[in-house]
Amino acid sequence: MFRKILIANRGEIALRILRACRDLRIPAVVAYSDVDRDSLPVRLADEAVCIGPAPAAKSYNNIPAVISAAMITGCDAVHPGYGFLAENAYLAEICQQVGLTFIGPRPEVIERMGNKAEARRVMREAGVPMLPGTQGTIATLGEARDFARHIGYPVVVKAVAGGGGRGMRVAMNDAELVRGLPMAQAEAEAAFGNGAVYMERYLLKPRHVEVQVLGDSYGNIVAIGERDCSLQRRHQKVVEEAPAPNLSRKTRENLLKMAVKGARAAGYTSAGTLEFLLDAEGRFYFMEMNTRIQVEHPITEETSRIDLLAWQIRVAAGERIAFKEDDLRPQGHSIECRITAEDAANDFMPAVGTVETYVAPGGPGVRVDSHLFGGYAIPPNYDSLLGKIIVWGKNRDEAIARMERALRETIITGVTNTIPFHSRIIADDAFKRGEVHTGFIPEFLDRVADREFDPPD
Ligand code: MV4
Repeated sequence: MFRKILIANRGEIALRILRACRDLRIPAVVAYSDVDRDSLPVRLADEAVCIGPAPAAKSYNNIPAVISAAMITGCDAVHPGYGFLAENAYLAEICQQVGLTFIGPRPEVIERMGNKAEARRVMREAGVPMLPGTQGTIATLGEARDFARHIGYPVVVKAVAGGGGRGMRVAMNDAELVRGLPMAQAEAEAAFGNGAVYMERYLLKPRHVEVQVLGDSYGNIVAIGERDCSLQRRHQKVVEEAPAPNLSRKTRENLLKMAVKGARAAGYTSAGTLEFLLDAEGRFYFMEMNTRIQVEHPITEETSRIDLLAWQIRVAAGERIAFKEDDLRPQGHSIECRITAEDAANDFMPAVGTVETYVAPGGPGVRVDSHLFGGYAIPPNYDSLLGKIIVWGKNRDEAIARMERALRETIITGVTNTIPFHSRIIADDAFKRGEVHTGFIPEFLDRVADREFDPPD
């Protein structure tokens, strides 16, 4: 096992990694930027080391700073969390070169899955279901039009270096493709320094269902269940749940089987996620693979009783996966609400300020992963996630009741946040029926009046 781990992240995930280190009895060092000096993970860590000023480019995304922080504190492993350098193949490569273990898959696997056209090729060759699409990148407009006519509209142009919806353009017809293709290429070039794009048939209002996988260094790969993450706003997840509601046993089994097949083809050796789109008929298609631990991992932990963070660390240290997929019948139902510092009544304008009072919810089946405390000044430099409320119930109905209770109990004053917005979603009849799809949040926002997101007195 590792001697000491550098946590190269901040906020709730830095705290989550620290908790896993404590459970495994591994000392941990938290790397922090100037503005995070007084944060909860820094206060609770065994050691902490400043890696630079507030802008992420100079601290959390600064590879030399992260590597030297690990070396001078005597760490032998680096946990990147999510975001920042979590899917940076160079960091994984340099770690290898200086004798540090990067807690994640091998650099070439990060690289391969980071190229979305290459990832598609790997998955197609492995026999994972996929929407009709271009083999590799699009060279010319003529090629794109021929292809679109062949598979039929609508189509979507996506950035090879993209993911998470950035650099994506939908075309309903030939004219839109003629206009959209150069726009997608220019956007991809500007955002990623790589203008390469590929194309596939576009599904209207699909569901987003993803599968958690774990691989070790001995060729063992298990699927630890799926999550429905369809409730998103501008490609940001808002509510996630496990298992995915209204999914037949047969579809679920097939989905998990294909995820293992895909992860095996990718040479996967860590915790990772394969994202799929699910159409109204229950057919699923590979979308992309994330080579990191994800924000929504707790709902899988709650339904599988597997500590994903601990296992991600254990397999990185060379341990074998000690459970079989057949022993992993998911228990009950889990839901997560991502609470952010945003004003839902004002087009989700980012909120700033200092947390005045913070009272976390509790009781049976409630878990809170958050770095908040009363007096915490939220730095404006990073994402707006304040924390996650996670509930578990013996079935979906009990999980929903517990989430309603948890949201009602939570007190966060001083900073506008999305608790009232989440309360309205959880109370929504369509949500209660499990009628979730990627158009849900936009339709919900059209349906309800903004004032309904005001906090109760
Ligand atoms: C799609 C799609 C429909 N058809 N691809 C958005 C994020 C990026 N990972 C891919 N995305 C989509 N790709 C095809 N061929 C619809 C989306 C999409 C979406 C996907 C998941 C969750 C929310 C979404 C919201 C809008 C569009």
